[in-house]
Amino acid sequence: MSGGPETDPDRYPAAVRRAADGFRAVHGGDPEGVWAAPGRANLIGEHTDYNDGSVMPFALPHTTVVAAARRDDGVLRLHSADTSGGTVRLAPGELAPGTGGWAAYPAGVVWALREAGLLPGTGEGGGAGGDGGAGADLYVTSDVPTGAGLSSSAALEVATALALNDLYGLGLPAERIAALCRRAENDYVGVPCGIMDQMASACCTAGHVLHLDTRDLSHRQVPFDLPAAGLRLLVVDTRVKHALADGEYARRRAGCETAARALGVRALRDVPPGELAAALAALPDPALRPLVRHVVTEDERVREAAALLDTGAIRAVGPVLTAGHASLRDDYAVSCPELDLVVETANAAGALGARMTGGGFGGSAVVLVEAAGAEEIGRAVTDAFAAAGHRAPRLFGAVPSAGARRLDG
Ligand code: GAF
Repeated sequence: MSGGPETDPDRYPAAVRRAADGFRAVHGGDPEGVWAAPGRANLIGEHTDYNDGSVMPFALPHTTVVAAARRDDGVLRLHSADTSGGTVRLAPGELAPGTGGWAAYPAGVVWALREAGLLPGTGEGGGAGGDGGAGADLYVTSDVPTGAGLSSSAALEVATALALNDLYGLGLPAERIAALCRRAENDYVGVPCGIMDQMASACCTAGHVLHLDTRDLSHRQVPFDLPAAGLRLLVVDTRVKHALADGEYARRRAGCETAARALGVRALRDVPPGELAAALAALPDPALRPLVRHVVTEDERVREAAALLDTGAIRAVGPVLTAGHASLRDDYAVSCPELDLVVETANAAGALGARMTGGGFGGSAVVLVEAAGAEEIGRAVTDAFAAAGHRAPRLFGAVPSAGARRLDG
């Protein structure tokens, strides 16, 4: 298992130095500040966020770091230390939804802020940006694994939004930042995600999971102190690339919306678990039944996990995770052989429970284990991948970490 960010106490000062040095080298001059936003893993509550349901993510120690400074000509200059292709320069008129690449995420955030009337573009005058409009120079560096279902996109969006919020004195609360970032991802990047990832990145706190109602964004921090309980949570990145934009995610989302309409409810979260059997029988299209069954039972699993964590019974959450995986595999059909192998192997080797996390179709799994058994269970998973001829997975122990914040000053 890799040491990784979890075990490096000097990582944030070092990240500030690296980002500020990178900024100077690329943009000239000093950044005005350095901000960070984490990736996330989701403990339970999968594919419920676009059904107005509840979710329970926590922040990873892995972060996207943005060094930034204002520009008064409305221009955006975006540079990522982690991608080739140099600096992307976008004049205000060039911010157009659907333009791809990594820069679409920060550009989409600026677009969303302008669309909301919070940042003036060129010629719009008024306020913080001066005559030429509010622009920015950004230098981005990240250790959030990409394509691993761990929300590298949300981390980039939220770090960018937080930087602009502070630089232009917008005073936006974290929930509003998350909503604007989701708008950027939905309407600029073109991925029809829910709001879980952006809320997780913006609102999580160290040592807690975020119990979030995605309908009204009300949320609370639920203690999830793994070390104190003698537990560890392993994240296993199968390295099977997931792509939310490939249509499967959107198809399931559309299926849920069709089912809600057929059942006469605003969203599937409004189907009470006690009325699930009747709701399934009432659906005209039998293909919608497994979708509805997953969403309704998953929302119930979130409630169950929350009740257990409230009494400090972290170990008892294990079987709830495994039941969630079975539902995602069998009903929602978003797992894959590699994710199933992680869950089966880890549980057979003594894990308390395991499940895929995030959108699925590849990506990562979370495995709840006794701290003393972590190495052995990790090894069992790695060995099983080798025996099955799969690419070696990446494993790390994740401690619930801080949400988005300014790193310097
Ligand atoms: C992805 C999406 F971005 C989230 O909004 C959520 O729907 C998740 O898949 C599934 O729970 O991470």
